[in-house]
Amino acid sequence: MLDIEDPGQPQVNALPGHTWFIPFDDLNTPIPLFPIDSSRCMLLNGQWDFIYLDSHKALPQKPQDLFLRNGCIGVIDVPGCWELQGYGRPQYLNITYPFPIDPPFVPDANPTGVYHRRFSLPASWHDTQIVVTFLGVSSAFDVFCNDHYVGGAKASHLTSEFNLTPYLDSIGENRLMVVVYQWSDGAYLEDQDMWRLHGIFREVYLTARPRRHILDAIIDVDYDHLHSVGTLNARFITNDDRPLPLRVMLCDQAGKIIFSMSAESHSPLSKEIPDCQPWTAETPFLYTLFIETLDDDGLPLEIIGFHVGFKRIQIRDQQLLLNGRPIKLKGVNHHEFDPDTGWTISPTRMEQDIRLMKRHNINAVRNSHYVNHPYWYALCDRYGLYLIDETDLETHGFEFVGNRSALSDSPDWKEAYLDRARRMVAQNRNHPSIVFWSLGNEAGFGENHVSMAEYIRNVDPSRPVHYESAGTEAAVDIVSVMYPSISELKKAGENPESDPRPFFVCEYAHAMGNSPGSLREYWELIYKYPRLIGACVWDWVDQGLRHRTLEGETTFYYGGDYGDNPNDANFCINGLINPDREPHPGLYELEYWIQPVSLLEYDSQANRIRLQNRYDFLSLEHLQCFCTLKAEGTLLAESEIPLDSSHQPGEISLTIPGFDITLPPDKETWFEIVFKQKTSTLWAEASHVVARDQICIQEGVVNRKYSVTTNDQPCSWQVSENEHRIIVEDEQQAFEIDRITGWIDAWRVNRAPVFIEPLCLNIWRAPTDNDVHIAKEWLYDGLDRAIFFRNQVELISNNDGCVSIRVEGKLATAGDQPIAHCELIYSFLQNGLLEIDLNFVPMHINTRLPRLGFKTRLHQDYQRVTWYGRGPHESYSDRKDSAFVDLHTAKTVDLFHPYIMPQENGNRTDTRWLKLYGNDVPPVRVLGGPSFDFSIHHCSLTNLTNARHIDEVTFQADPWLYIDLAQTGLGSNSCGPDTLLQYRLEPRPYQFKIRLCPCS
Ligand code: IPT
Repeated sequence: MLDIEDPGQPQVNALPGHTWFIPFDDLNTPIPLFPIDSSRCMLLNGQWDFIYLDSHKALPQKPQDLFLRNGCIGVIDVPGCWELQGYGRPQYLNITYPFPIDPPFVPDANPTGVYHRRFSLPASWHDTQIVVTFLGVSSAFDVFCNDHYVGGAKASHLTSEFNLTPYLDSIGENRLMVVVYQWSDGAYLEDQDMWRLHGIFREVYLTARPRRHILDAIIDVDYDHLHSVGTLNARFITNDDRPLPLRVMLCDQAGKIIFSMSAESHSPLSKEIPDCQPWTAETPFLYTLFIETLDDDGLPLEIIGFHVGFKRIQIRDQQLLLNGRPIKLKGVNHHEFDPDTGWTISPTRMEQDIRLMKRHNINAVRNSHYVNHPYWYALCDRYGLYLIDETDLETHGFEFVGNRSALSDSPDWKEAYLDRARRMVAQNRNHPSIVFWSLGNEAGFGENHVSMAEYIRNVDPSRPVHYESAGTEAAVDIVSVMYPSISELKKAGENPESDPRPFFVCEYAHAMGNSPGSLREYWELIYKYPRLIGACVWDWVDQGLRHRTLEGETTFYYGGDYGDNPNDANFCINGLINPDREPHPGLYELEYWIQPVSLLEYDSQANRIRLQNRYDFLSLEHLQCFCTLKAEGTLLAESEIPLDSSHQPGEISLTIPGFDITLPPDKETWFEIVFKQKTSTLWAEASHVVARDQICIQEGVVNRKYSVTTNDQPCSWQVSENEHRIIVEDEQQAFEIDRITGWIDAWRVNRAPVFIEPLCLNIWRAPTDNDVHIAKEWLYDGLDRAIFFRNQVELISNNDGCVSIRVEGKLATAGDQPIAHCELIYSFLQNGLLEIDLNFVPMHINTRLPRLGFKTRLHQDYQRVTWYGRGPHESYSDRKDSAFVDLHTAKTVDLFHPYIMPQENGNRTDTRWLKLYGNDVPPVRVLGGPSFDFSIHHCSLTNLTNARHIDEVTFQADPWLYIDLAQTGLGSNSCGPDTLLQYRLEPRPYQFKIRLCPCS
């Protein structure tokens, strides 16, 4: 059996690693992406008998005996993680190891799962060699067949195979038993930031191979873009020394035979393909190579097949070239994660992910931080995604014991490191989608990495080696970093050291909660500097596990929710999409910044536009282009611009046909352009929008002439006062100002109340995950509990029906000096509007403000809003380019964005005006002077601040309305740079003006 405390022994009796395939018996079958339906394959998915032990030491001398005794035997689904099926509990950890660091030793209290099932072989499998394949088992396992020990393996995310033939009964029933150890020395190499889950979490299957067969088929490709010639070099390794006769056939995507020939396993095959269609993520053209093995009489034995994409990757002039052209990687980091099954992700889930990625313009994925399921690679080949394939290796927790590189530099661990490099390359090398090999993540840097890199370069010189923690060491072909600041990235682009290698950002834009800010600044640099070859957002999906509350609501659990200690709380909730794959607004912003076409300029005089085709290979021929001109939301003109194959990557200048317009004076006018697919693709329907942009061509003062009265009948405001209030009213409206607080306590239109709580100053927001550091200062300074005190409220004028009231006071927190001096002027104007001017002067505060503005609570019948400003989705000062200025309408309940950990959300920036309405309530408007941010929540700010899960948020009928001068931007500070200075609401004086009025 395995020694689970010996890193020098990664596997026992396992078959050598090889390119992943499943054999067939029929040449007519097109090769599916995940061919488990083959008659030569038997999936062992389903319910297995299961015994869960507290320790590997509790295993009997002969573990096989366990199932013969009448013990307490449970059941478990394979594939699956045992913690999600009632055995043990999930634990979420980032850097900290879940066990003491004493390599290679593991605790005695090491949960061990013993799996058992019976199966019979089909008659047609008689006289074959039967191989059992494990696609993923965490963290180590031993296999027994019919009471015989077969072998064992470590490395959770790598494939292991064993020959079962000697132990099988080909007629009767067979028994397979697998002993899985939660921890082993291998677990020291798997300290990735993720849920720590265990068991047989990917498929187990048997394949039947003829007695003589191909063990490995290595297909190396090349593509000469100057002559459009592809080269295919294939080598075969067989299970015995005698050459095996072969028939080899290459077909193109339409099934046309490119060549078909006889060959022999001991002679490498080399073919040139003239007029070859190359593979790129934009043009994922796949050929299929069928290899049929024959017996000595020339009769077919079996067929194996591979999808082949012809391509050439080079590093030249500090750039990454694919088929001769520099490319940019617009990527995300991707953990395999499902909210119900954890590490077990179904083919449907993988398809859903890849479709979503393609629909949002993502062209690259870093398999962070382990080798993925075979189907994922097949999908990436087929849909077109560039993969950074990373092996299952991270030792991050060693930084807590003072030496990040302890294992990476230790000769005792060299074999384990090499094993993980070897098995990754062996199983995945035939996939066109892989552009780099990555040595893992966060394991310091040491000699063992040097050996891995050497090994990989030797066996596959066609792909560069990546490893972030190697910095600028010679072991890597790409310099890669995490979470650089904008200025660091700029410097890397300028490359003062003249490093000949390209520069890659393997993680940035930490998408935790309401995040990330400043995608604009990153992408402007990446587009500008050729050396910057791209960046991957951290990360794709929120890793929250579904939990159903007693009330039947769904909530998502994160670290600590299972009583898992230690834990890293919600640091696993960093996705651009939620666990159910619903996009967060950050995904829309990413989609915008990495879109394949952008608008550089619109010349309204000449009716011409300048575009940037940012595809690396495609012309714009496959797109339709529509443009519109809108004045404050009203359509003035529209047109379609024909696109064709002459519109190649780079700058393009085009004339807009039939776009003859005169701009309406004084109206804000926007030119907007939309690019849609002409025909459907694997991931999206025809007319799916791939790119959009807008440019303001005429600024107008949107609200300037707004009035609720006609000019000949100006409003006449009357004032009355009592002990508590000043009341200002006309025929239609009444306002009540509290003499003590200075707030507007009530606003009635046609006697109906608009507010149910006073309109008061507010500087607090429920901290976002990115506010994690600054929120400590905010709380220390009492920004969450500041009150207005020592106010003076005075009527300063009352002439010709116009009334002015001045409120002056300080904003302060008990036990501290005042935060700010504030002056408010309420001017009741002849045109029926109430104008509110805020003058804010900070006093004893050094920190930025979360926000600055007003807060009130509306009557519950205000259930709808229309606004002219950015939308329809949420935006913040440093994440707003994808939210276009237009007329938008929404239900108030839909303005809330449910981040997994509740926090500030739903802000809309650059709002010129906002109309609030509903059934049986007088519609009212808020007008900006010139603009404001707004948000509406059906829960209180205190509730939002304190809630840790969505089921702790109490949604109420009467919505809270926030009207802000601005909010501090989002940044990426939960694990990355702070909000850029220009997006912070620094403590300096501010003036803010809004106007309120009834409307129709
Ligand atoms: C970086 C890790 O590579 C990644 O796995 C994840 O933990 C991410 O951070 C944070 O969510 S490492 C960090 C110390 C920069």
